[in-house]
Amino acid sequence: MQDAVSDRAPRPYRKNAPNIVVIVLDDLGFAQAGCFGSDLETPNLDRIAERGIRFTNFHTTAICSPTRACLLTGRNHHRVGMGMLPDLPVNFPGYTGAFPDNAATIAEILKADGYATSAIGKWHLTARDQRATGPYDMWPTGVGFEHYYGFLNGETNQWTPNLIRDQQHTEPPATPDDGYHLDADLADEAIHRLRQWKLHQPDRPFFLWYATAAPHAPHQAPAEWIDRFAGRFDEGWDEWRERTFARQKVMGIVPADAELSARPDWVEAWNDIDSDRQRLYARMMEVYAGFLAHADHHIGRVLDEIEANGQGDDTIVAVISDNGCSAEGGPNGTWNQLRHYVSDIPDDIELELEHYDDLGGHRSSGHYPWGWAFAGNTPFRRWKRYTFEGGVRDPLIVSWPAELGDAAGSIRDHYVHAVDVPITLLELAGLDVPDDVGGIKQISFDGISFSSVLRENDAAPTRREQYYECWGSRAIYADGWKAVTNHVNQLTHAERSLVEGSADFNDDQWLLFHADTDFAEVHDLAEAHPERLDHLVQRWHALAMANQVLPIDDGNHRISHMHTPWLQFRNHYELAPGDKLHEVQAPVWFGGFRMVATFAAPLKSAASGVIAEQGDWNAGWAWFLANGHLTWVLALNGSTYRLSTPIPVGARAVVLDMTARDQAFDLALQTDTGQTGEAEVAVGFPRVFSPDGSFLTVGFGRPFPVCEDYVPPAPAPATLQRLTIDTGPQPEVNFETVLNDVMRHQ
Ligand SMILES: [Ca+2]
Repeated sequence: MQDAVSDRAPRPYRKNAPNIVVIVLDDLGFAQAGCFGSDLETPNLDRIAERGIRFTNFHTTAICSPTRACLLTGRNHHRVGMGMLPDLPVNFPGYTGAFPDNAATIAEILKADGYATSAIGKWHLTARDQRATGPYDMWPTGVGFEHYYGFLNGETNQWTPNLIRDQQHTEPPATPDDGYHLDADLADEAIHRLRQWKLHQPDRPFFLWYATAAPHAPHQAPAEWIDRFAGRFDEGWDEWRERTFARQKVMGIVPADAELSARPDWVEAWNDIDSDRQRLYARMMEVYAGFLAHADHHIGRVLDEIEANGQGDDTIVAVISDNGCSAEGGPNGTWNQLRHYVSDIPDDIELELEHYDDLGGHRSSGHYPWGWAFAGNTPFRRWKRYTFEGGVRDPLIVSWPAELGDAAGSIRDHYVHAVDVPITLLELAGLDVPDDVGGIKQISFDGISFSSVLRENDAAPTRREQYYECWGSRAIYADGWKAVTNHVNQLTHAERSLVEGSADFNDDQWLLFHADTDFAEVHDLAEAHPERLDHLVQRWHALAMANQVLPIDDGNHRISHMHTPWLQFRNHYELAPGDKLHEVQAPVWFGGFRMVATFAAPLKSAASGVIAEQGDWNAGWAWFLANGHLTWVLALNGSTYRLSTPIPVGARAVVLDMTARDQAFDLALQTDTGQTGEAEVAVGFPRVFSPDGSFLTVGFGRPFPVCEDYVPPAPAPATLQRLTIDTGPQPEVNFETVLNDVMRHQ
């Protein structure tokens, strides 16, 4: 050892490197932050803008996961397998729902440089079939984050989220009745992480990815946050839009000569709406505003912590919305968005009005009407999922007081895209894009750094061209011009029947806009400049080929190509009290099933508790003992359907059979004591219950029940032995076999 010579070890981290915080808001429109001309309340986003630089010509991919893929990898979304949501992974290279090994994320690059890394909040970059127990390659901890706390799906209930800590599913630290809300929990986690870093490694730089669930649906916030907006939207979306546009001009968010895009006639004029519906829609916007203000408040707590730690000046903060406002609530909005997402059924205004007082609270899973989405994207056309500017032009704010303080409060109109953010952050942090990460040669970045634009308002344009494709909606920007198709997303009943445009790729029309002078895509120049349009369309096809965009799909055709190798597709389950089974691995119910619950001792008349439950009062089913009855209940689209019988006193085995029929199903109960019950239910059995990663629980319920009959967690009698589930048509019950099984397991 004494004669040996060693090279000096590389520094474990660079003490003077800036911290980086990326705040990703979900579905926040161009016109919804105060610093972008809104009268909604976002004082903490505005605070970042006052210290930083706003971009009025920033673009995204029109939807959640693809934008996040750009923000993390610096490559075009299709090129890294995230052309669409990972809820629908298909076996084409652009749509696998998994990044290739040779496209490391910015988190991996920063971690390799010594940064501490942590992701908090929405992820939505893990393929559906890998969300239960892995593999973990595409969980946050698999792509460069040392810690993670949040949810893997595209959304979750703000009161009862389905949470992950690192690689483990976990329950929220408090219940809705205790005042739990996800926004506060995510901020608490960020503050905890910041404190730990400051406490243990105060000069180590950190990278914090903070992705709120807000203001994406379900729109849910504490009542006091909603009520402060009471009456603020009674004038309606047309008036709100005009006033916001005027403010945007005064603030310099839009050019003085910009024109406001016209409201299409399939978005109702506010003045044509009857007073009941006006009252309903205004309340839905109050809920949204409260939800956004509440999220902003908790972002402020995270900023406060950074400043209290003395790191405010040396921290780069980038605030981004991943796409334009969402119209997924349809023309009328809803208190129960699962009606739209899952069931795709026409709206029932009377039913919606009945739930007016539920909006925003524990009993709702709401979404505002598309008139408000359109207004939230002022001055643009359309919304999320479309490649018109309303879908792809979003707020970006970047602040770094130590280096960019001279530009504080300024506005840039340079054309930039989400894919440009990682390389820009790396450059600000003094890092080059590595050729090699973890021994793997990397594919090139598509991003172009706009750090020159951050430093100088008169910097030359950086990005001159970008293609777009989202769920069949296509566009291309090049040198101040933009071509975009009129293709209509085919996902929901409302859009298929109301939105003007093409439903067939063979009939798509391309519109042409002079983006440099026509801020809001008001004047279609396709007929005036056919050669320019033709050139752009050809260029779109070339870029589509280069980026793995084909084949494209505008609805759910991709389901026939779903590639979910980790799903088990079992038809037999044996579950024990305490089990939590993730929905992606839960039984496929809709073709019929048999559930058999067995008890180690005869049931008593006073027995109570949940035998099994999946979902909640927004959508779900439960089988439970309460009030002297044994009940199976389905909550669906605002109604409940049930089979309830007196508790079969003395029974040790109860069997529930579901037989599916066309748009209906039959329930039949049998017990070993001879008791029976039957119900015919005039509704099709749902294929899925929720988009938020819920669980099937055995012997207890999660915080929100499926109906009012029981109070969670409602533990089952200790004698509950197990629950057996078989799917598909079932033979006659043989109780001798069932009871022999009970005895054998005692
Ligand atoms: Ca989104």
